[in-house]
Amino acid sequence: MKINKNIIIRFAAAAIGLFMLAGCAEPSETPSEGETVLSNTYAFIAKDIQNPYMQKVYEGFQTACSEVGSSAIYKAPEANTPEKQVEIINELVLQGIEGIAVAANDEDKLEDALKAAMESGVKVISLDSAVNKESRQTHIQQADPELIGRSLVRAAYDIVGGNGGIGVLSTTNQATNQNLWISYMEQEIAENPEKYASTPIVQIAYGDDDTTKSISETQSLLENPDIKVIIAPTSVGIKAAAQTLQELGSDVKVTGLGMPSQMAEYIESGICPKMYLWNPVDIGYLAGYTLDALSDGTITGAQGEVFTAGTLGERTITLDDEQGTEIMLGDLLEFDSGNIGEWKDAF
Ligand code: RAM
Repeated sequence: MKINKNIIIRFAAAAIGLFMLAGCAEPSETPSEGETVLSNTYAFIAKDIQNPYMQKVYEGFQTACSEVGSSAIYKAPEANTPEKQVEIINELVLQGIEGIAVAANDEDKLEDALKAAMESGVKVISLDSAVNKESRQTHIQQADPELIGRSLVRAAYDIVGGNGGIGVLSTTNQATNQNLWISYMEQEIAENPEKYASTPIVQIAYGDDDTTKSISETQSLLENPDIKVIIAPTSVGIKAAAQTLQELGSDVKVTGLGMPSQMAEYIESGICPKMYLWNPVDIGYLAGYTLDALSDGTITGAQGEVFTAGTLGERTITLDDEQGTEIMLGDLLEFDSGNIGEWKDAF
């Protein structure tokens, strides 16, 4: 249970904000009369409202919030654009939110809104897809990005036996996490030119985490005869690609990051010989505890600080590649036909 230290300051800030916005704000930015004031509440802002992966993250977030005696709220735009996330952030700040964890649709475009939130006392972290280091107190990193990128290319290499081009089906071209993973995929290939001589990345497509667009982008990738395997570093994309390959009876395979519950049938049928993920529920759980530790002053988000994240135990804040700070969740899990049965009911 935590003490809500900043509430008076933030009520004043919210009141000033409301006053300043009067007459010029979009209706959605101003709380309507009688709207709940979100004290002692932590918000998770997802990339978009449809994504089942984000709902799994929120499950863990809710559990953590309830364990620390706070409320949780789930917010997400219809489509994965930064502009709509800015509107949501501004609205939450006006409503007196205690802390925000955001899976960002752009690394830089939330900066003004998140800085204003932090200046008014709101605790701010990113998770899944990071905002730049100025826009957050720390970031929740699912697993080592370098390991993710390199593992995906190594899996693709194994699947085609070192002979066949790679098509990448990503989310949006602005997603910080997917872009970082793709840069490590490219690095793995560049550093091992002989090994990957016959397994280059031929094309990168963007399905925007939208199933319909991901299916049509998969169809476009398949028009290129050099592509023998697709890497989809997104739970929405990998499922859409697997479904498309199955429907077309294609010999092309898929690997990437997927939820066992959604991918078990494609792993069992061999369309997706192996894939990876971490525990999405734990990501949300760690985020909830991180916001609470920021709120009660146990941590500020600085390198070297230590706190206890409920059943996940002690966590230490470390530096990321860009000298911002992050908290690493942990292991990259590998799924194949040998273990998918144990995981398909977990998440
Ligand atoms: C998608 C999202 C998210 C990614 C997961 C694996 O749902 O794009 O960013 O982490 O897949």
